[in-house]
Amino acid sequence: MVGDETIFALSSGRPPTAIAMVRVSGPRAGDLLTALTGSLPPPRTARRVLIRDQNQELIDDGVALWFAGPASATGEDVAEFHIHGGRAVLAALVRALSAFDGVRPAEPGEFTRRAFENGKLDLTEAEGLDDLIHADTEAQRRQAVRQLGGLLGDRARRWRAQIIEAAALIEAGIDFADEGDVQGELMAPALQTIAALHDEIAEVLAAQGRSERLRDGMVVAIAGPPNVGKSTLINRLARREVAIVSPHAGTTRDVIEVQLDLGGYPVTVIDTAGIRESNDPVEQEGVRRARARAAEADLVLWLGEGEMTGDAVAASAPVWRVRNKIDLRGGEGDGGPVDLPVEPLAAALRQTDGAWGGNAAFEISALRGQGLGELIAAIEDFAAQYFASGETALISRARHRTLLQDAAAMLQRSLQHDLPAELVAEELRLAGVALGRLLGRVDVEDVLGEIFSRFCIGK
Ligand SMILES: Nc1nc2c(ncn2[C@@H]2O[C@H](COP(=O)(O)OP(=O)(O)OP(=O)(O)O)[C@@H](O)[C@H]2O)c(=O)[nH]1
Ligand SMILES: [Mg+2]
Repeated sequence: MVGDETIFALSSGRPPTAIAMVRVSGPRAGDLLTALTGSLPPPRTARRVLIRDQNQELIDDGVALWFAGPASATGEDVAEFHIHGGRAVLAALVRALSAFDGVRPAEPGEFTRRAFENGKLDLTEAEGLDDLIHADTEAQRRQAVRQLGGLLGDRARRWRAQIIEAAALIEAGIDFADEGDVQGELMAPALQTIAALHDEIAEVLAAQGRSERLRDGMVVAIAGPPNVGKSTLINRLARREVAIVSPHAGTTRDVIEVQLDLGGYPVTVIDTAGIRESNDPVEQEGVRRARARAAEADLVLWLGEGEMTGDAVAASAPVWRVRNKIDLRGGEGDGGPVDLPVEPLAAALRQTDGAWGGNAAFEISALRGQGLGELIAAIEDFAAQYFASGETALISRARHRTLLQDAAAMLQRSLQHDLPAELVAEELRLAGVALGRLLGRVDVEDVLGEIFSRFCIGK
């Protein structure tokens, strides 16, 4: 299928834009470029061109580039048109391109898929590219760039080569099964390699930290009794009115989410319904969701006011107790800002099981902003620690982890004492297949389809 059809797509943002880039890949890319601009520019050189349709009608005055395959992003012939990004200009170019036989709009991810099928990148690198496009924060960008650079792919390729080598030794040994010594001599070094390999993969699995989470963000849940100012706090953190605030207890019913970039880390903050007994079925459902989301959050801010007697949620994550409305202290009405000392992060981190003593770890006024700087700084520190181990980890997706776990398990099985050589060879073959899947070199249309369809069109 690759190589038959020529595909094109808008590879830049949604029109109107100052400049738009339309990319063409496939055997007819050169014909198209010549037909629409008069000639083929020298490869890899930007050239100003007048773009005309089949009736010699001028479409735009722009820039064209030509990349002769296989030295191109997709490995095929590629042409790029940089034009003015108006809707009508784009429509005219798309009409002109579609008029050619064997030329059609690209499907999502189709450029990258062709690059993959032409061996320009392996599957982990393609995933890294997808992550890079979707990276919102600095830490996500760094992780994606590492993966795009082939860090995991290179390791997996090396492991796979070693497995194949070990399997070859063992299979050679099978032929000498009658001559016990020869078989033993071939198998011993092979088993040694496998043992070392198993340990290395296990180490990578152990060191993976939070890198999978780095793609989606760490979740901080704001929970607490009704009316304590949870929605006011999320609005403060988001710096916009994401949640409705009112003096009525039970205002928030649904879980409200905002994505924030805190110190370069992706953090999703969620505001939840105030937790209390209620007869209202809608509120009951809100409370149920609030408890559920807090239970699976990575950090819970348990907000309260005054004595803070509310029941904390059951969370496996640390729960920080935050006392809000400190501006009301010393009697309602005197209202002026009061600067109260804020307990340091260390104290907050000690309170990890929800069984705190008398004092709140943080004292804030979500309304007036007191204490918020310290709270945000502490969340940033927490995020930095949370993601720290993931920064050097290789694995960024559940897909990677599952396949590496499979490979490690098969290697482990192949090392079982007294396993017949035939079965050792079979386990090794399966481990090699798992690593091949990781790289996308083995099978499977549906996996590939699933991964590439998530890409944007034009990528
Ligand atoms: N004085 C003072 N009032 C606050 C502060 N934070 C929130 N409030 C007020 O407290 C009331 C409740 O605030 P919300 O943010 O709606 O409280 P909530 O916890 O989201 O309430 P529910 O969604 O009902 O659970 C509003 O009238 C806020 O203006 C604060 O720091 N100081
Ligand atoms: Mg609320």
